[in-house]
Amino acid sequence: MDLFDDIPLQLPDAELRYEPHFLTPGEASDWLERLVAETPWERPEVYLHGRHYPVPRLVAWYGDPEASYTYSGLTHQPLPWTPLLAEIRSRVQDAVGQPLNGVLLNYYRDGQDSMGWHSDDEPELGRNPTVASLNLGETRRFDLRRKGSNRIECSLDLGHGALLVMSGPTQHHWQHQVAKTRIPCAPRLNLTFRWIRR
Ligand SMILES: O=C(O)CCC(=O)C(=O)O
Ligand SMILES: [Mn+2]
Repeated sequence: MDLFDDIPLQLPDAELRYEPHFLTPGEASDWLERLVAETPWERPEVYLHGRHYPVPRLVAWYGDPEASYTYSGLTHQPLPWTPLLAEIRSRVQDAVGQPLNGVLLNYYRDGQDSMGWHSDDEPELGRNPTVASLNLGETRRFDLRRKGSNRIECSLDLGHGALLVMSGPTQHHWQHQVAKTRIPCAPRLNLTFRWIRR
């Protein structure tokens, strides 16, 4: 085994596991191409300061029938697992050793697509949720900061085939973002697998 295949990241009040080469490049490219083509992408609107704004990326929510999920201020019913997403889920579940009943797909079309600062701390995720993030396509910078602080404490370049698992108290103490960038960027697809409580 490659010593650098599974990198535990030391951040206080967080549990992070990072596997840059979780997938082979060939497998990651195959999944990227198929997922981009087969996903019914949506662009939900958020309501902010009295106006509706479309989120700056494309999204889709898949899961078991009971796994409805509120994000961007709206409750989404899950689409049923496709054979491909069921296969990917089973690979990710084996890696984290826990069941996962939903996945949020985020498609960043270019460097202007982004995700603002937030924690994955919605009530339906419960206490100390495990969120497993699989990355396909362009490498984008993933930043972490403590809740209540503006200082970025840790940045990870999440590349093609990388898996990042956030668990334990991470979501209660830390926020994360994928910022816009002026660097020309190919598309990136991120899949965050979660466990939604009934
Ligand atoms: O695209 C990413 O790496 C982050 C996605 C994310 O934070 C989320 O779906 O909650
Ligand atoms: Mn998140």
